[in-house]
Amino acid sequence: MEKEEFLLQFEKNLFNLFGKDLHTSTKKEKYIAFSKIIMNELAEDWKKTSDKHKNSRNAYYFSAEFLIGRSLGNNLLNMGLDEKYSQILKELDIDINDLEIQEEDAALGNGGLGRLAACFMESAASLDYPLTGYGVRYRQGLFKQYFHNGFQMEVGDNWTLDKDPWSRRVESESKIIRYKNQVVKAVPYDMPVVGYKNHVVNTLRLWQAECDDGFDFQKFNNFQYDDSVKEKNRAEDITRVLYPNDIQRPGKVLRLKQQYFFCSASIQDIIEKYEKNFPNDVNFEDFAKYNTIQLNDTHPVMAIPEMMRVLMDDKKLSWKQAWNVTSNVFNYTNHTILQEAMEKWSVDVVEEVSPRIMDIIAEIDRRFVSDLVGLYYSVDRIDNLRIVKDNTVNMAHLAILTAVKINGVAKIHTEILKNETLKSWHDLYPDKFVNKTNGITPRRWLFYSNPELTNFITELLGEDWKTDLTKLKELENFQDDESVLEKLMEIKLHNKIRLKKYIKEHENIDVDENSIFDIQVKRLHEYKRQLLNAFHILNLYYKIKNNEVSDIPKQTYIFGAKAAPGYFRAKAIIKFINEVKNLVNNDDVVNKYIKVVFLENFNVSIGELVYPAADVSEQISTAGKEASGTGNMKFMLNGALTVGTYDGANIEIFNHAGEDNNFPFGATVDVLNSIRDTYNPVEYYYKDENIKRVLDTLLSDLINDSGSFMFLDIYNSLVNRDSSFKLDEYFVLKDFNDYEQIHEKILQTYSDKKKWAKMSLMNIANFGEFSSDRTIKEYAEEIWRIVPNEKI
Ligand code: 4GP
Repeated sequence: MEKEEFLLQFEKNLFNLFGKDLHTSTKKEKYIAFSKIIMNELAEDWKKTSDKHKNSRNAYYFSAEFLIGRSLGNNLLNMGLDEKYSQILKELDIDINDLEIQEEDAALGNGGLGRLAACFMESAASLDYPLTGYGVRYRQGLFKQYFHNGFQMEVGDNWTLDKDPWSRRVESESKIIRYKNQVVKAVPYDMPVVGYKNHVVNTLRLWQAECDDGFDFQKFNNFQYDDSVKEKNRAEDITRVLYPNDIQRPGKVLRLKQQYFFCSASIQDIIEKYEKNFPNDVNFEDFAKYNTIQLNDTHPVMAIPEMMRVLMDDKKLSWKQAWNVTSNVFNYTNHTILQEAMEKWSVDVVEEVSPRIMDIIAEIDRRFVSDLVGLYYSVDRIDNLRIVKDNTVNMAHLAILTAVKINGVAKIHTEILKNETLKSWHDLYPDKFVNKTNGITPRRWLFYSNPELTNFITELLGEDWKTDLTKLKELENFQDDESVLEKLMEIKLHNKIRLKKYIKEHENIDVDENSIFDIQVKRLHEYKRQLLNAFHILNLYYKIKNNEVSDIPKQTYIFGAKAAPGYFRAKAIIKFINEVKNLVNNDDVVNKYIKVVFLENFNVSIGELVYPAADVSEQISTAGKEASGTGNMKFMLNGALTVGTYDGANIEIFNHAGEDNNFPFGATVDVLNSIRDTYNPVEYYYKDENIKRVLDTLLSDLINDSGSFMFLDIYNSLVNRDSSFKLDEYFVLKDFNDYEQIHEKILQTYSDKKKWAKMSLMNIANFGEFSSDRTIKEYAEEIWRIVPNEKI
């Protein structure tokens, strides 16, 4: 679109939508009017892509979470229109960045698996794969976090208030969802997923729950206002909130209704499309030839019995025929081995949602057991595998039995699944299990968020690396080129200054851009061990106070983390970090050396400022607990060095970029397994003065938990001998000294700037493997067996 035409359209939109013009409209209004233009601009490609998909084998990504973030900037970049529009807007005296930051994050996910889903969608579009996403259009995204007196507070996130210009409501493709005691309408909202400069636009279809005639006029007339909209509210409740939990799951009927809601709508949608493609002769025997579904964790597992239900009850297939289709369509990704995340629903809850679905699950279980009896399995072995046991439905078991392929998300994670967590299943179906190490999209996490580094790499390597990230390897040729290394550090400095400004503006803390930016951003969970990081800072505080160290480089410790609202200990850790922050920042001796920042409301768009600014990436989970991690990859791509345990994808990062170019530390899974039963953290407490000093702070007046007893709780969880719980379950004290030593090494290494720059370069150069393009290609070739549409 040329400038004149653009201006005309822009003004039209401003007037039609808001009754304003260029001069009277707000930035937010301009952002919306502008986004609508871009939506129009991609319409043709979107339609063409959808039409192409009709002829091919399609994959569908079912996920209860898509943590998308903002769309405008990324869509412009992928369409190759960012510079053009930036220029046109500039001529109108509008800074495109000012408009981009008006957009609310679409935070329809908690963290890991939700952000992964968003990266996967983008990579599939960029590689031209026919992949459609299916999920839930939550009215309220992940809560917004703020701190009050150091405590986490939560407020709702009504992200669609600003009209959501990136969704298209497709009323005519609504579906009816039938629960035991309720019927609701699922209305699809389609979001475009723009491929990188290839004219491909895939679709993310999110369902919203509504109710057609939820308004009772009689009741309204009788002044029963609340009652008159009760049905409407009951329907809308289903997609009102994203459950703010990762890992731990609440056992709520509403949550299961939510899951069934989007699964049922999506299954109906896929089947309907299939039927439309074969108007005269629908043959469900071929269904699995044309369709494959990826279940992102267990949240969409209700899709399995729902598929059986639709095929049998509506399409009149026999059980055998229906099972033959269903058991060839699904695949399942596991994202965590933490037991609390393995979804289990009591039979009466499933029945309350849909008795028919419970019947089907019970029948799947019955037939499975009878097969196993036929194989002469012992009762114990069968018990281990059952889908319904002790009146509880095990969703992972249902997924594994039905799935063609099951995957973990990093090598170590898949091995743990095969050898421990899901061993009995692996014994039964060894060929089903595969590994697919996670990845991240370089478009959002480098091209968009770090344009200076992107341009510099292009200067060095030409354009090709942008569509094949393995070509970054060629950067190794510059590892001894001083001017390149200097430039790399200069770019880092610029990104640190950008973050420093954000910190000043939002947290009112002055940080020094020449200090080491040591960053840990991720959900708050005990296994991720933000506590270990905070203990290290406190130890450093004491060392500086007591002149135990001198002449150390300046350091800025930056945190960003949300805790699930009901997770008391995680919230205690947030309060603790905030107290350590105040202690350090307010001490005029200590704050010459270190500063602490806790970014409020960490989300995707704050991440875009954070990852490029890091010198050190903290990936310090208890070995064996972090399935993969993806933040580790975002930091790596932006040239941070990883201080990390041998866990998740850290191990693969160390292997690719070199242990010498990072800072591995801590006990391995094997070591932890060998001491698990005998580990006694109390010994560490009494034997190690540093540990004692740090832990005693929890009970001292130096920091204050405002009468919440949160710090006592942390203390007790680690070293209270009277506790009936397992002490220090995440081995914080065990790894403390190793962590201290590795931090000393970090400081020494940093004093050699050239060496540091070279290590940073080696990380960027070896990122290729961690592009989600690689991951998606593997899913496409080995699990989904789909091929790219030819270029449009
Ligand atoms: C997360 C894992 O904790 C993380 O290690 C992994 O990188 C991510 O999934 C994507 O695979 N798990 C979740 C969850 O988000 O809710 O279980």
